[in-house]
Amino acid sequence: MYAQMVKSEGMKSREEMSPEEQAFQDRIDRGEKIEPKDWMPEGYRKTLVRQIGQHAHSEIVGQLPEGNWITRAPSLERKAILLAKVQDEAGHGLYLYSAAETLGVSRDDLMEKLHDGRMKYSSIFNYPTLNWADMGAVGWLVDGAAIMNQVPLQRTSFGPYSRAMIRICKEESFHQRQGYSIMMKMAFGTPEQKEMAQDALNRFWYPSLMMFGPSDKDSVHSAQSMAWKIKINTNDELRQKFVDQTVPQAKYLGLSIPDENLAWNEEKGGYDFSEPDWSEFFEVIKGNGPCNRERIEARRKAWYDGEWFRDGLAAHGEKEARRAKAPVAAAE
Ligand code: FAQ
Repeated sequence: MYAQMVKSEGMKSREEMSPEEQAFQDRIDRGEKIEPKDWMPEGYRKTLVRQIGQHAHSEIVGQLPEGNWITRAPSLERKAILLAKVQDEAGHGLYLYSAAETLGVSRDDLMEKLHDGRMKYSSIFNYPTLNWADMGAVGWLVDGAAIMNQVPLQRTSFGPYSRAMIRICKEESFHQRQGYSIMMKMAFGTPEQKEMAQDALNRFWYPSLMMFGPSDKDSVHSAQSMAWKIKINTNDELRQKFVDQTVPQAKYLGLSIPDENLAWNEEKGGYDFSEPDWSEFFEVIKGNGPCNRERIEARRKAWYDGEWFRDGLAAHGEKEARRAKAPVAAAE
């Protein structure tokens, strides 16, 4: 089934594992959850910090393309909904940073690595949102792809990550629906609105397919991450499921998927479709997408603008801790 998957660097066969590593793998194979204080191989810990950290950064950077449209929402109701959605993404980032912190990394360290380019965030957030129809496309396609990837992650082997995903998935389904509701309004609206909806679908289709990561033959981490049940499915499996789910939704809207090779394949029970332009994907994750610089600049600014507040909070926390430790003055 996973014939195309490459072996991850440093991945050990059972014979190469130490007794501790074998016992750990047995726990994973039995479907047990791993908790922060349990023994774990260093590679497992590092992979989780990378994936959960990247995921947390995606939620936070992911607020920017939609945050840009809060003040320009077409009605008070749409504004309230979008505001709630963007706030949810901030909450997701916080659960995920907390899950990463249980692995012994500090939030300051994760932030520093985001800001200086040592850690990634999802490629999708390096594309611009040009008009209101893009809010529909982001909710429908980007949150739709995010849920497709995150529902299986509720069963991931690391307890804090899996528990964070359960809550996040509940909120993501509301996000996907609000996006589809915007698309319905536009697609069933005036011809100009329908045209905007089609244009947004055209621009977001391939970047959404890229969210699942490179094709299995280029996915360097999948084999090891799946053996550790950090990932439950391969990138290509989830991409296929996303296409199969989304095509009928586009048909209902009367919109066309921008892919002339899209065709139902009876034998595999799914759609055949064109691969995204992988050279574009690798350029975007190297930092050369349309909005990479702008996104990182916005995050750096927010981090430094908030420094006085974090310092004040920490100073107050230290003062409180000193007070709690001080001997109680004898009653007069
Ligand atoms: N973007 O070997 P693989 C959201 C990197 S949802 C950037 O296949 P892996 C919600 C990868 O890190 C979006 N980089 O890697 C929202 C690795 O590079 P490295 C976030 C990518 O980890 C919606 C290299 O390529 N969701 O934010 C991407 O096994 C709307 C090789 O790739 C998650 O993070 C990419 N798309 O599989 C918020 C879900 N794909 O680190 C606001 C959790 C791959 O060695 C608005 N993460 N790379 O330098 C995962 O499931 C996995 O990490 C994958 C990648 C599937 C993303």
